[in-house]
Amino acid sequence: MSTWPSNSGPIPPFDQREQAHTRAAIGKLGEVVQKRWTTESVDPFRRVFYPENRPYNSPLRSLLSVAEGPVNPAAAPVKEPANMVAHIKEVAKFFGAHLVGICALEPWMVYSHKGLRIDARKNRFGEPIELHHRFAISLGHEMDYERLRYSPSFIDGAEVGAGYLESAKIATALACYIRELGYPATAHFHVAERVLHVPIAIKAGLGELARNNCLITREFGPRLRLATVTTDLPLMVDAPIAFGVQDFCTLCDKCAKLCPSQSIAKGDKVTERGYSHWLADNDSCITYWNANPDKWNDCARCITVCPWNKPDRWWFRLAVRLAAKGDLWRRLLLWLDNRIFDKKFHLSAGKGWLMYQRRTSAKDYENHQIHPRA
Ligand code: B12
Ligand code: SF4
Ligand code: SF4
Repeated sequence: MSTWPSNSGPIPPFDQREQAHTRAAIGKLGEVVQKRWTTESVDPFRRVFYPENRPYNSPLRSLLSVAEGPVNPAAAPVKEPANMVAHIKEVAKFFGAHLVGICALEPWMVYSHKGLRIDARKNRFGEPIELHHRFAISLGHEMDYERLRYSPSFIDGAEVGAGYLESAKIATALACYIRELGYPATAHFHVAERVLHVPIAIKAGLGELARNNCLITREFGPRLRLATVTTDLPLMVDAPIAFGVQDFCTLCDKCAKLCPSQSIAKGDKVTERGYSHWLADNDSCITYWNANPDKWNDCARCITVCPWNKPDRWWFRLAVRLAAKGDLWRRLLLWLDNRIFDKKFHLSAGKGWLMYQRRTSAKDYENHQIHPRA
């Protein structure tokens, strides 16, 4: 079983202007996608969680001001980095993180150039990124199993937004804490990130890269949001882990089959950008998010249908242990998953949540059938 992708060569840094959120926003994916992606959503939850389109009542916006900040000049001495690691992990969990790991921050984990929408507003779009912290602390926050099952709809969209806010809160709180200890620290989270969270999480020992291009963890499968704190606080790094994910994905292609836009590769891994992985069509994924007339703005089906996405029960923990034991076990588990957690179960219409149903559409807002005015 592989841990860190074995044939990793030199990996070139990625230009943030080329990531799909930005490509959609600046019109590289066509006018229809651009208009939908940059227009205010009909859904108040979207407007609360995503400050990009309507920057008024979004708590995430207020966290931007503490992503970076002054460092306390009276630094606490770090006598034993191992003790500091234990302390920081406890503090991160106290702030709400479900998983925490540490790795060395390598140059390719940092974007080469600024490419967020906020950068465009502040006239710094395209500026080179200077980030030379020694360590990256990866923070994972579990998303709700039930609400994600509605994907794609306004319901899982709200859950994803809530995950972004929660992980931003955890990362900013931890970065503030480290700066109060007297060491530089920056929080990276949705709308304020300069790093690639997934490879950082993998190198920091949270889990493995999967076919769906997400990190898969032992505890929550792919069902978690990530944030990162980069810092110069003296720490020690965790080692990458392997528990059968890459081997499982070689046998399974559920996410690829059930992806509504067919954006995930069904075949073998290829080596691209210096590491071995399954290629995905990121442009077609985000185009699909913006093409639906019901006007929700995302999708998470490649998380919900994944056999590693299960509620935390004893049988799931047992299955995770067995998946590490060899292909025979993996084939049996996949067979069981197909039998028990089949397509219908994962994509069921469900009972709804708040006033939302899976089929809630823009028309329901227009007719005031959802969030009616008092
Ligand atoms: C742009 C973006 C998208 C784009 C592009 C997707 C992508 N795979 O990059 C679109 C809009 C399609 C998208 C979709 C989704 N995204 Co997205 N996305 C991002 C974002 C903001 C930037 C990623 C980026 O720059 N990609 C461009 C290049 C680098 O992508 P790539 O070459 O395909 O590389 C991918 C992997 O191979 C890996 N990677 C890159 N370099 C290296 C090097 C090594 C050695 C290794 C091992 C891995 C690795 O990281 C990339 C992301 O997975 C990140 C946040 C962040 N800053 O990291 C979230 C993020 C990756 N997305 C996330 C999620 C969950 C999703 C969705 C499920 C949507 C949702 N509702 O939540 C789907 C999944 C689609 C998919 N199959 O990937 C999570 C992943 C959590 C997890 N468990 O892993 C992140 C980390 C957001 C977060 N804060 O939690 N997303
Ligand atoms: S988010 Fe949806 S459309 Fe995008 S890759 Fe995953 S399943 Fe496909
Ligand atoms: S659905 Fe199957 S192939 Fe896709 S990420 Fe999950 S285990 Fe891997």
